[in-house]
Amino acid sequence: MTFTRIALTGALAALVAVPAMANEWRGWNIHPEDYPNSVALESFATEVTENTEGRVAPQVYHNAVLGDQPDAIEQVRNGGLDFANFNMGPMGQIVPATNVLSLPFIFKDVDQMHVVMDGEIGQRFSDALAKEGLVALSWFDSGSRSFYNTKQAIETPDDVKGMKFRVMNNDLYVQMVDQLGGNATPMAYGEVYQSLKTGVIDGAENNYPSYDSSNHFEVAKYYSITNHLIIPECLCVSTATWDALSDADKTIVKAAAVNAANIQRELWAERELQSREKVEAAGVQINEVKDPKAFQDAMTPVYEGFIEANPDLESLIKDIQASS
Ligand code: GTR
Repeated sequence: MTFTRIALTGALAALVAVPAMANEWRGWNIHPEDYPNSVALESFATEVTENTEGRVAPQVYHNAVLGDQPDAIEQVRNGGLDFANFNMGPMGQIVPATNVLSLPFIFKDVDQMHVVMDGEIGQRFSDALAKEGLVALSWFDSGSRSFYNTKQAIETPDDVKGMKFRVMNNDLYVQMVDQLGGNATPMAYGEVYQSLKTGVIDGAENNYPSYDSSNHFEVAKYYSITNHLIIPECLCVSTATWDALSDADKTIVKAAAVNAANIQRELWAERELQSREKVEAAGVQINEVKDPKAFQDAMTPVYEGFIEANPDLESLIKDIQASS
């Protein structure tokens, strides 16, 4: 009895002493702790906790321990999770406008992507996300993605023929690989290493930091620079969570998210170089494709099919292409 009473008293005392526990925000992250996005998310959590004096206490759960990305998107939308760093790739299944960001070669380069996402066009994507239960507070960098595989250097689209590639969960990527003559398998990120190792797939595609941190470079030694996708990532909060905040706390949370994005982008630039050096030192063969235009031209049917199925999104594509 005495023990129970002491324990209860202790628990109550803890509740009173640490009111922030009731205000914990659960945050999903796919990456390990030392990844630029993870460091930025931790800085977001610290800044929000400090500046709201514990009224909001974000906790980041790294390494996708809370589930794979498509599931986590659903959980943040329905308020089961409070915030996350999401790539816009798997978002296309839920927010069709974001599929525009998954069109291969939609951006000329990463700088253009940032200008677009930080401006009026980015706001259009945020508006589309908001309608589906996600408040995009800031945009992270995810570099550009290229193909890697276990077999051979890819120099022309012909080299892709017959190879099996893992893609993120979005039909556009299946079409993209189809047009190059390969086969695509949508698969959770966490399953790719083993699938490469056992030969279930021949390759995948990603930026240098993910190719490095996932250890895919250990098993797929050919990295061919195609830069076919430049996909922004959001720091997103669940609409339900957001709506429960006071205006003053919204201002604090928004500022922390923008600061986190600035930190992420700086760390990202460093990490891209470090990861490239690391994988090269580990024996990865990196090559530039001979004729990038051949890869771009092969995507014409993907654009045509997309515009036919989504005529309302054509102006968004044109506006991005016209922006500098
Ligand atoms: C990474 C991205 C992750 C995830 C992963 C993947 O570059 O940051 O959110 O989308 O790629 O390929 O699944």
